[in-house]
Amino acid sequence: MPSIDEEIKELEGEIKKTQYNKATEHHIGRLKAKIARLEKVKEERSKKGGGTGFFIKKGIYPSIGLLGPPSVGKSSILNAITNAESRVGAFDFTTLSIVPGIMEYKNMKFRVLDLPGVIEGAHEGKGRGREVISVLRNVDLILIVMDPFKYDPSYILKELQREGIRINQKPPKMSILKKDRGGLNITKVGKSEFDSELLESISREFGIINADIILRQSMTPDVFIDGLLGNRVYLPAIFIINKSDVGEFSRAYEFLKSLDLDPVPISVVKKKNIELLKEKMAGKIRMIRVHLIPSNAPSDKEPMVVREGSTVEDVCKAVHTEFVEKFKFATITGKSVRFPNQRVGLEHRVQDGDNLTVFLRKG
Ligand SMILES: Nc1nc2c(ncn2[C@@H]2O[C@H](COP(=O)(O)OP(=O)(O)OP(=O)(O)O)[C@@H](O)[C@H]2O)c(=O)[nH]1
Ligand SMILES: [Mg+2]
Repeated sequence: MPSIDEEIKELEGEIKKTQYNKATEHHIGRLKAKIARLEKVKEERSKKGGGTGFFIKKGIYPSIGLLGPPSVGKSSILNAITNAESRVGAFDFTTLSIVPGIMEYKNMKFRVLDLPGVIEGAHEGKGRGREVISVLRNVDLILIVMDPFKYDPSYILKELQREGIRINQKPPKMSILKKDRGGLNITKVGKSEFDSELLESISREFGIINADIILRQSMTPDVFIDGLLGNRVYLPAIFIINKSDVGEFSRAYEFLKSLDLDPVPISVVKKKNIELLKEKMAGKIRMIRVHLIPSNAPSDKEPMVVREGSTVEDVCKAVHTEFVEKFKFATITGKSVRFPNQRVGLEHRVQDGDNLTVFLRKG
């Protein structure tokens, strides 16, 4: 029996061979669904195996990953925007593990992660590329770094795609309600680009035979498969082109611009556009302000800025570990609660403008 990888390779080969047109649309759609299903099986198996990859914990600060080919200057960027010192070298694969640093911008803090360079063929295991890319599933923002000598991002984009990471894209608006009988009921809101027959055969490929399926936006078969799988991560990304100080720069910059990637040109060596980059990074992550009010006095301090979706626990951790260890309860006045001074626990999600008071156990 062929291995899953071989099966996937074969299906991909078939897609490549088949010319895309109206007549082959169905065939290709089904092949794509088959690949997606096999990849899911593969992923589930590898999870059981325990995995030996890199591991990062979601911290209190938003995290940002530096992704790109070797030697484009990822470590140099980390050193320029954070307090960290990652090794810089004039040769490929200088960085071999994850090096974190803290970037401060205005009154916000971000955790930036320097990663090993990724080369073509990463998903086949080249240069630990797959592990590097999978780390990005847990970040809040991806910085895709290119330089005038390595400026074609297409293999990097393919690697992200393969890992189930969708950049600068929203999750598809659709719902699936599985049932015991009745076949497939498909409702499409707005005009959809692909027909119900294909939609049905893709659904069947995933074992969905009886269900109400509602598509709330027009979408391609690929996006529909993403929605069916439900394990995709949707992240913002910024394209950076470093080394704007060298002669070959403008050709590479124009190329990236022609792809509508909105690249940010910088030079670490000449310290150009570093502040602009920080500003763009902060602008891509949704942050909220929380006012921490002491229980016995009005607060005169600046609000704390935390990632949208943060809990009371996240806020407490950011203040001091003691706040979590000795936590009794907290009270909030603001948008996240129904009435002023409502009592909440550590798991409560705060919202922008909340006034939070934390009560600790004595001793
Ligand atoms: N001309 C120029 N060279 C730069 C710039 N930034 C970095 N470099 C050089 O590019 C080389 C690679 O820099 P690194 O920061 O180590 O690159 P990296 O992307 O971290 O490389 P890997 O860790 O191997 O993936 C070094 O020789 C740097 O001095 C820049 O703005 N201009
Ligand atoms: Mg490096």
